[in-house]
Amino acid sequence: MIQLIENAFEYKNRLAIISDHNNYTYDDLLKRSANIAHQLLNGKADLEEARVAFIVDPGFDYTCIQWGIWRAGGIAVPLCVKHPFKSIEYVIEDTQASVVILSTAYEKLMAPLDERKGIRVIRNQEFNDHQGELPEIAISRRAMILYTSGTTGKPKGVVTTHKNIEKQITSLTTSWEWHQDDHILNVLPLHHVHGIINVMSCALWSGGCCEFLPKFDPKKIFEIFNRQQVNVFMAVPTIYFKLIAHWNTLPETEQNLITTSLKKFRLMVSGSAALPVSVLKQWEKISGHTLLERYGMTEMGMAISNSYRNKRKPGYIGLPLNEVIIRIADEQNQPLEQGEKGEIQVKGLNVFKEYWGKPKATAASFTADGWFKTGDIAVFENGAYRILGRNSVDIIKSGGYKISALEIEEVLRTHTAIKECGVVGIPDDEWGEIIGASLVLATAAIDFEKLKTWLKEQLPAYKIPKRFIIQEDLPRNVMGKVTKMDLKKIFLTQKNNL
Ligand code: MLC
Ligand code: AMP
Repeated sequence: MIQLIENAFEYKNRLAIISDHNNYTYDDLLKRSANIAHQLLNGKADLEEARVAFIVDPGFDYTCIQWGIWRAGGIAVPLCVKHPFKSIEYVIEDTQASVVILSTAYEKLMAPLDERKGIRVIRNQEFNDHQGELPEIAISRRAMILYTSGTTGKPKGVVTTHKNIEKQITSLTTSWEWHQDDHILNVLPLHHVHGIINVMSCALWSGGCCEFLPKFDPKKIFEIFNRQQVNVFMAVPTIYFKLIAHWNTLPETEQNLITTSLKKFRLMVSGSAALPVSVLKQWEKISGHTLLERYGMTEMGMAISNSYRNKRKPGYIGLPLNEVIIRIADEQNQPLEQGEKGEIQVKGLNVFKEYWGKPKATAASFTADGWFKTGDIAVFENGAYRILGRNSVDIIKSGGYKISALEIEEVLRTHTAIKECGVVGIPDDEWGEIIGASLVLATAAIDFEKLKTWLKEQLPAYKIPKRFIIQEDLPRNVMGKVTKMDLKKIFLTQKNNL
């Protein structure tokens, strides 16, 4: 029994979703997701964990499709709406999805799929009324696959069960005191846990309302806030940075109106990347709220959080959430004392089942005694955890997205003008990190504008390097023995924006 969906029967007439200026109740959600489930089943009794990929903007249809897949016994594979076809194709092939659902907006992008044999392509508008029995779903079954970058080139599919998802939701609904009068605005993409679990699923679990704004837009966000219905908001630090920048451009009367609206909120959360204390302080001035910073990961949902009721500690991520067990361990996976730096390791029913089709990678990400190895380095001090960084220089966080330097290097190396390359994250106030690439050329010169256009066909915008350096242009003293740490420093001191 999928509790998230069972709960909805209790809230039938309540407002569940606002999207595209329409209001939808829980009953609407239940009816449409049942229709979708029946059509997906196509006469079968149960999809038996078949992978159903879908590319649909955040909104009512997205939620109905996710629930429809679950109610039919399938595994939901949400695709990133901003990815080029190549990245989407990788996910479809890696999951061996047998069905792909798409909305009209993505017809053109997904056109090459129509030629594939064995994949059933369903247009969102093709779903209509269907009746009948739906299968009983055990919560130990696989529910979702989300793609995340790691230290091994291409992204890996993180598989969570219904039980994992339920735990990830309830640890937040209890800790942050979600209730049915909550109304949240979702501005996040829906192929990652932040938007899917923390925002959408927590609201729907609680009988609250989730309003969608599919494209991030500071002006529209403040307009919605000024209606004074939204009372909960969650975003990555880059979004708070952008909201602050926009607020600073507004006339005083508008600024005051926004501040009045924000002060009425119940909760405002930041996560997915380190929240700079400067951003926390500026937002505090604008909104009257000390942002609640929490820490999580695709593989486990949220794990550590500042307190909802008590004082929040700027620069710290807080304490373990309900039923999540945390330890700090050394490189030999031995637990460390308070105050010692080490890797965050996690246990709990919130932790994922496996990387899709990668038993070796799954085994390598757990210790022999079952602790999940996050790769994040932290310390417990002054009564809370503080993140210090990552144990791999090849993991970059930009705009809240996790990016593998190795994946970008692999793509760059396939370009005819590039012989060798090194990709690093460069600290940046707005994005957390931006991507820098150092190139050894196979030709005399390279046209960077053409290179960027070429990259856009291979990678989403947030994975495209914003700065380049040609290895021959590096200072002579580091040439030949340049490490990634050197490169980071060189990028920081050289302003070679293109
Ligand atoms: C986009 N741009 C970037 C960039 N991303 N530039 C540098 N670094 C980046 N990372 C540039 C584009 O090239 C483009 O430039 C311009 O910004 C607009 O692009 P866009 O794609 O339209 O950007 P925008 O919509 O403004 O996106 C910014 C954002 C987005 C912050 C809203 O990055 C976002 O939604 N981030 C959230 C990701 C998220 O949900 N992460 C959670 C993962 S789960 P030009 O020149 O072409 O105009 C997780 C676990 C946990 O981490 O703990 O939660
Ligand atoms: P993802 O794989 O996209 O789910 O990203 C998870 C990673 O985001 C974690 O492993 C951390 O490195 C980072 N992260 C999430 N929340 C925070 C936070 N509050 N502070 C610092 N890093 C964070």
